[in-house]
Amino acid sequence: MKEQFYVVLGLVLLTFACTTPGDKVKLNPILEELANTKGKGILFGHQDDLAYGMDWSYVQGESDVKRVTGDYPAIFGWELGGIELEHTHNLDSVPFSAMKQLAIWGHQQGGINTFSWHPFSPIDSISSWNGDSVVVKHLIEGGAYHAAFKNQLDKVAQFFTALKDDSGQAIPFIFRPWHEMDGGWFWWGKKACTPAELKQLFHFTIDYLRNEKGLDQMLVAYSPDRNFDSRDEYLSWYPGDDVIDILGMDDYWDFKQPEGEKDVIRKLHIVIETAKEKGMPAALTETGCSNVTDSLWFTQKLGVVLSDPIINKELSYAMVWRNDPRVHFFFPYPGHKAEADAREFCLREDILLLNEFNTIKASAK
Ligand code: BMA
Repeated sequence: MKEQFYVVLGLVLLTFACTTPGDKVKLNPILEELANTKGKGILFGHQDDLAYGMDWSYVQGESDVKRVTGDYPAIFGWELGGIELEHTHNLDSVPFSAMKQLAIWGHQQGGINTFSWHPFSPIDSISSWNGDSVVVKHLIEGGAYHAAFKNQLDKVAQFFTALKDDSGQAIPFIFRPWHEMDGGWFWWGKKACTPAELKQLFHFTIDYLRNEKGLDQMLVAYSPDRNFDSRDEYLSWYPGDDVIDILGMDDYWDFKQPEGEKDVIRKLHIVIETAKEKGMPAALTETGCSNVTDSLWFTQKLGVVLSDPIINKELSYAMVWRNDPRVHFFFPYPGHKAEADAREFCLREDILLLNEFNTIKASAK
């Protein structure tokens, strides 16, 4: 009996020891879906797509992407900033109650939800955009505000835990905290903390949410801005394969430079190569042209980047930022001069909106 027990225990341990990052595909439906979709096209995403657009807000079923293309994006982006202070609305005025319902609805339609987080500092509630403020080292283990930070994470966990489908099943999602750390604009950025401190913060954040709060349905994306020219530079803030599931990059800047698409392509190649080596999906986690001032941006800039043969075959998704009439917008609305161009881009066979994504998923079953 005892012998049998040890044989079984040995097999279980061996199975865990042999788990490589690639095996995560079996553990999370999103990874499986992204793996099945890879090479068939690139999923298109839009931040706050279902919440508001250029002349509407909180109208069930509305979406600026749908207004222009006839279909929803496949990736729905959301922002949690403010939840850590128990605000009822996020920092962009989206009620968390609506966000929850819309994210659940987006999942029920077949889309993938991804959450960014621009938290207010637990030290003095300053906003994320305080790139010189030393905060991170006070939040990690041993720091004076570690307990206050854990409180913030409790609020994030509460929101994530409530994302359940009708049958009470936890909805899988992507969390993308501590993004653009290689820039100098956030208090977790390169001016205010060291890579070692950021890695520790990142590690703690995910460890706490996964192991203390049981958020097994969560995938985590690593999303520096475009300040790297090599694999090592790209990974200089990387908290580890045990924390991260998806490798990404945010890039608005390079698109604004003359012939900047070449730099976007070069950097995405670095992301893709690293992702392949780790058995993870790769993504352009945030991009866009503010107010779509270049009316050919979608076909001539983003479209050119996504047509690169390696990117076309290997990239899982690309997401543009939100359409807020009070601040800025990154997807055109009906009547805007970039409308036809964005539609043409989205209707390309290799750019996948929600219906096409659902068809691919159905045929993979
Ligand atoms: C930024 C801008 C801000 C917004 C923030 C978080 O890029 O859109 O207006 O508060 O993202 O969503």
